[in-house]
Amino acid sequence: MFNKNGKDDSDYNIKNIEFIKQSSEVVGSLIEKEYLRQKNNIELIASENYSSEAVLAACGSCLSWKYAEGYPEFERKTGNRGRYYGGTDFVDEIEEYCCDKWKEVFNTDYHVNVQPHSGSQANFSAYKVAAMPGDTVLSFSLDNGGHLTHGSSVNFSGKLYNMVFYGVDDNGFIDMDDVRRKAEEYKPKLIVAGASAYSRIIDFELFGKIAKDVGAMFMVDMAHIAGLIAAGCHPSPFGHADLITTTTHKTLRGPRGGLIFSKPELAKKVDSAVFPYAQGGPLEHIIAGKAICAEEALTDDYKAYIKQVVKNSKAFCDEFIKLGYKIVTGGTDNHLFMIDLSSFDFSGRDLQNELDKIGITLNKNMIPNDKKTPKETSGVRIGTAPMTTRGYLEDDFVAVARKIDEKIKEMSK
Ligand code: DSN
Repeated sequence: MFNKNGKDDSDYNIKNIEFIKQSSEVVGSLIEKEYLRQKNNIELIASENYSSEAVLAACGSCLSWKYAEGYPEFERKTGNRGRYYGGTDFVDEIEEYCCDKWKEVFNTDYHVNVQPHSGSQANFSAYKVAAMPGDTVLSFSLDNGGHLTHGSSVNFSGKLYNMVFYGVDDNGFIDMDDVRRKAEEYKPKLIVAGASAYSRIIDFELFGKIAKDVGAMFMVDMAHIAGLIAAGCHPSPFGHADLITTTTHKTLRGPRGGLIFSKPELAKKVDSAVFPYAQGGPLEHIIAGKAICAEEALTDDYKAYIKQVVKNSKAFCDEFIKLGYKIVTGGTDNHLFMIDLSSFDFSGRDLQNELDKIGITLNKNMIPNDKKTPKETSGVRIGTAPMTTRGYLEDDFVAVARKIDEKIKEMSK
């Protein structure tokens, strides 16, 4: 893994790149460039992280060659396993082990499906369990901090469902009165909580209560904060939500992929909404990576890591506040925060591009009531998960805040 100064204490990636170059100089060289970019840059994208090399190795293993459509469960009626292919003994064991470990991570008896190829596909399947095309779904709007799959008009969610949105109050916090009002007015089949750009605690208990009061199912997309929930640094949605989706590569620091948890009585519906409804063969190599990720998330080291992610985020955000910047909601409780640049003459995109030139990687992001387009934006989103993996502490982030401040001052001249 790279340390904070960009030194890699392992030759794993280098060896892989050399190996790939023997077969394809073009692809190997491009991977090498990306490896060097990741190693040398300060990575502040809130949805990214560096997984362990064990995770990378599992994802590049021979499991990639194996087809295993279906599920590993033993079918009592037929005496067969629920797969459509032979030779699945070992991937069956891996997938079952993966499911067990994820239940342990979140200390839950919810059903878990570890096959979704991504968070978006997990959401696609979870929606199918709760609502029919044309049904009303209440969710957090993308321009207030929600995700593309939470009802954007260009996404399946906005095209298949009748989306209604709640938003944030004048201080940028999720407006729970608005959630209740809209839930009572529109009587949705499904209420969705969770965000891609929201820096505060989400009250899953209250969301669950509102959903129950109006007879809606309640789904949480915990992709961004799943690691914080696993480490006890954010209240858990388990016990409150009917369906919970996540990715495994953000704060959970595993392979690219998705998971769906559900109340046990929804298990069959969830499984058929993943396969055969949304996907064919599961990616058993990624499932092996997810199993390793779960093992890692159960360690004390991981819990200490997440605590440091949150401490770093607060210190980083506080430094921007001290330097006079406006932060959406005025602070952070989690791994990310957003700077409101609406008072400057340049956009989030301009800052992202300028920072790219000096090796600082972050992303432009809409802020609530943004007057600029999603391609331009009046904000940037900043996260601490990747650099904390590389050993950054509070002082390191304070130094980065000052570097970004210098760049902004230069851009404001
Ligand atoms: N696009 C991801 C993010 O950056 O938050 C979520 O899928």
